Amino acid sequence: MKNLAPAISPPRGIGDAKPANEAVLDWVQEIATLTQPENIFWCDGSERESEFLIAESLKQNVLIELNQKKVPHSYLHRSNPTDVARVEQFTFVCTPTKQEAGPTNNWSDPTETYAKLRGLLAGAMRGRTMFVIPYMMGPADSPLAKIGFEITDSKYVVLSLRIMTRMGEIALKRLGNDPSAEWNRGLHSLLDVNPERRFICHFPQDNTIISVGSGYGGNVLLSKKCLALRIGSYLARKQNWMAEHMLILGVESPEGRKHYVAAAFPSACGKTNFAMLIPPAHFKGWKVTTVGDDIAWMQIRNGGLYAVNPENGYFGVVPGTSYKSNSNAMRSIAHDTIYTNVALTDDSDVWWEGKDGEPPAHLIDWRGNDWTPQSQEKAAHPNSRFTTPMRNNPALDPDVEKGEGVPISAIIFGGRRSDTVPLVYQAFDWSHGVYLGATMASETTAAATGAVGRVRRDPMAMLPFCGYNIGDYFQHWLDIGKQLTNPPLIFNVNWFRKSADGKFLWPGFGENIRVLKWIIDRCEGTGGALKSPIGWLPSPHDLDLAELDIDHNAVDELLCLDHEEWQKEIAAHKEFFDSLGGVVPQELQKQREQLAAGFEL
Ligand code: OXD
Ligand code: MN
Repeated sequence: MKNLAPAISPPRGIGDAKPANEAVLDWVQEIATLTQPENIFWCDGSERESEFLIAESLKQNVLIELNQKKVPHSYLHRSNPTDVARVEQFTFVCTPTKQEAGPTNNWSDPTETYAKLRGLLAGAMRGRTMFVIPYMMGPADSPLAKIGFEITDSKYVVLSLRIMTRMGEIALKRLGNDPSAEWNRGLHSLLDVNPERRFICHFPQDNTIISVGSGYGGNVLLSKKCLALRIGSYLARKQNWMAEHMLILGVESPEGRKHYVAAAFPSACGKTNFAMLIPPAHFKGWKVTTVGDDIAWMQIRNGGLYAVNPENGYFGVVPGTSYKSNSNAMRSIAHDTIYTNVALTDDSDVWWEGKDGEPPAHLIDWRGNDWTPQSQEKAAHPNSRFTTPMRNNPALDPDVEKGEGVPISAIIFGGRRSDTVPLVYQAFDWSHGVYLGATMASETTAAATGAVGRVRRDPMAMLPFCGYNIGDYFQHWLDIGKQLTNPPLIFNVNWFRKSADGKFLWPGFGENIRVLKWIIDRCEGTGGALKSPIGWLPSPHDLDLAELDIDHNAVDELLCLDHEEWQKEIAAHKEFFDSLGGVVPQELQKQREQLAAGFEL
């Protein structure tokens, strides 16, 4: 086997931040006995440690140095070409019974899975360094904050997790010495990065994650999809809170009225762009601030929902990012960023499809091959990524560290739909809103391996991330609603509707604030709307479209309901619910019947 992660020898004072908690020490010892590493490196997340690991990564070609004048403190990582996205087909929820994992998850028996993984991990870290990373998800003083430890043999993981989480001392302090305290056990090994030995396994009852055979962020930064969403959603149901695949943004009017909204879109549908939205000139004085770009943990407070972003950084899709589309994102990734699978210019700068300016005459593509504008292949992988600290974001919300979270006025669901679904509409009430989330669908993207552009149902954008039975998850949403005296309003948006000739009808990006404004107007009770069978729809004059270069016909098309398309859509909802095999709560079945009745009139 090619040695993918040779051991490193740290100088004194680096790699020895051993925690005091006995339970952690016992677990690390057990894993070291199994995996047989050359040495154990106890991470503290310090600047000095990071500098040392970067230097070692450069020596071992795990990272490539970028032009430090153009992108200071930033590096390029190239993954194995067979390892560029999440692998849903190799992702498992290992609950005692299949029924607990439910119809949307791959299930495997926990005892058998532990045995199989132990077999794969036996001796897997021989000749490698085993890193132990303590980290915390959520602001330090949040009641929702969670502690995790990730063991890994990948330096890329250590350096990325340092950006994506609150790492080191802060986590150890919060954990304390109580051996019975709640914390997540995360074990990752690259093995030989072979797709045939690639498994991402979750054991919710044990608060444990084991990921082998991959180096791709979504599979190996165990804090993110694995803990904050899959294990997180399981814990959230047990502990009466919510773990959701949602961005959180603040929007402030020129008069100083501020609202927060949370929005669930499937992977690679523009959550990061929406969370960093830059209002167009007509919206001078409006301010959008980012609390989070991917995950929201929400709890009930004062009869409403309050959200925190459990993460500390952004792991975003690079292609399409430009100063023109999102200057906040560009400024965020201009320094202190790890790029994965983008192209390299002749002067060691980064490049990707959709970046400002003309493509350079020559590049090294994401696989390390020569590239010219005549090449057939893309220079950057469509799922190439940046990993960047949230503090780089010029639009970071001032309350991002507030432990109690920010009060959510509206929840937005949305997907990538070329037809059927209007630009925006509002649910009649919470339970109808849950139905909108439960029947959400989107055209698939490069964020996961598999066909791109196929419409699939992706309830609440959680299809790949709900760590338990989806029927119980729907019920949990309904149950939370019953406890809210001041629930957020629920909306559905679709930035991606196309005309008959295949062109996007809506400009998207910064112009989405026009939709956001209507949503806020509705929350404040001032926005107009028409009652339709699918919910409250704005008429064109309810939206502020001033100074927008858009055809009246396009606006009509964006807001219209085509009865034939909706008949098909409702049939698809039924087919989806039926495919779940009887787990869908009656309350949602009733919602579907009411919706269908609305189109029979
Ligand atoms: C992500 C994803 O990386 O959803 O956020 O795939
Ligand atoms: Mn995501």
